[in-house]
Amino acid sequence: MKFFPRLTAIAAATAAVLGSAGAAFAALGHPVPWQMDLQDAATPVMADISSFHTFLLWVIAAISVFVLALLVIVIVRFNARSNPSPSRTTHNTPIEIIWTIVPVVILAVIAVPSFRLLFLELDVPKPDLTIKATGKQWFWSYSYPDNGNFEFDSLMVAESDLKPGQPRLLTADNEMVVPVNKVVHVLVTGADVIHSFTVPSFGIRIDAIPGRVNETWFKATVEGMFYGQCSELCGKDHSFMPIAVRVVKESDFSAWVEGAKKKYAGVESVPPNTLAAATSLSATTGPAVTTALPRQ
Ligand SMILES: [Cu+2]
Repeated sequence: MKFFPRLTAIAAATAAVLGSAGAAFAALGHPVPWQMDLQDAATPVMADISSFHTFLLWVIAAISVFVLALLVIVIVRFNARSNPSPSRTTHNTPIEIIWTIVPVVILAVIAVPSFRLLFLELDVPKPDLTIKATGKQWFWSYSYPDNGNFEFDSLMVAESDLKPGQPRLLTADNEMVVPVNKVVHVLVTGADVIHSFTVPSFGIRIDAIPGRVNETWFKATVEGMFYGQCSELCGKDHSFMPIAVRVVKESDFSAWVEGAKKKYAGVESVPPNTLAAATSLSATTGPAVTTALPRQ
């Protein structure tokens, strides 16, 4: 029988691939090659998302194994050769009650932690600071309304300009900086089209919709760099508008705020998509139109 040697070869190959990936099951703050799991959690919400995900994985695996076992039994014991005269039974009340009740119980067991998690994500606790993130084609602007109300743009750093250790497609020129262990309330909107503000290690993803302000929150419990990306298809440079968040000690945050107030004072945000708006408008209304979309 050739099946088992082949199975062993597949298992060995899988182990080799996983082994070569080293600690690639997950990482904190950024994706890694051959990642096999969610990014590690840096907030209580993401920790809950991860454990709920693991719990669901066990439920799914158990159901799949159970259904597979039933299928194997049917195939082996009730095929035409081993069971030439099949039973004509069509109804069995106890088993029909069981296969109705058991799925309901499983769904209820899933629903309770699911709703608890949903409330945790949506119910914003009393914030320590608020940041407004505006999605634009194709970068993010951040403003700090309760820390001097300065605003700055955060554009992706081109691959040729990356310093050692900076991840490709994720590094931004001006990072969003937040203090550790503080509840950060994020107001999210879009200036032109729908974008999505997403940071996997924080467990947040919320759409940035023009003309509307969405809100989310996170409380990072670890210092370091955390990366996300726009997660709504928003145009040709959709994949080039990273979200880079630096979590620092509170004293470092205060120092950064003082510097940022001066650095970004009077800096007018780049109008979104000036070039693209001009190009697309000129296609319909003639080349004279160069107006960018209005700022939010
Ligand atoms: Cu976008």
